[in-house]
Amino acid sequence: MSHERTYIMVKPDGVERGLVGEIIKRFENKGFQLVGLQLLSPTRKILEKHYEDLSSKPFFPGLMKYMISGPVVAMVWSGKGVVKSGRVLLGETNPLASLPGTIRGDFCIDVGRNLCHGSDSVENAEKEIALWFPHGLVPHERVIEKLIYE
Ligand code: RTP
Repeated sequence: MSHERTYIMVKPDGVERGLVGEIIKRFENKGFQLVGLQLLSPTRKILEKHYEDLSSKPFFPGLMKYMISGPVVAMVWSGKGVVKSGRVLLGETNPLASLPGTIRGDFCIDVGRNLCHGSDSVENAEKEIALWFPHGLVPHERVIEKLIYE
């Protein structure tokens, strides 16, 4: 079965605070499939491309400084509706507006330290996956699909 994919990234604060496992657990518990994973120190170049739509925002320099401050965990998750549902699991961009039960609602306070990123559309997800995983993903057919989908 071929599903939608999304790009989820644990930002430097999430890695430093030891929340990688917690974030992965929430996506796994939901039933989504992890199909790409890497720990890397992002370059300014990749971050500028990733956040190119935000380059004129006043918070952009601070966002760059934050994102380059340590390693990130780049992930690709697959599943029905995973782009929209992934953002529901993350919570609102502003953590104080996020409900308890979401990652940002449970674990953070400031918008500039909001732990994680999730693609906002299927189209952007594919662009982000190509950017962060330029060598592609390991092929992996999951055998338990019938336990997740009707
Ligand atoms: P993300 O890409 O990280 O999932 O966030 P998003 O789509 O929900 O929000 P976006 O507007 O694309 O912002 C990207 C990231 O920039 C930081 N930000 N800081 N200080 C501020 O007002 C501000 N606004 C946004 C956040 O880290 C946000 O996730």
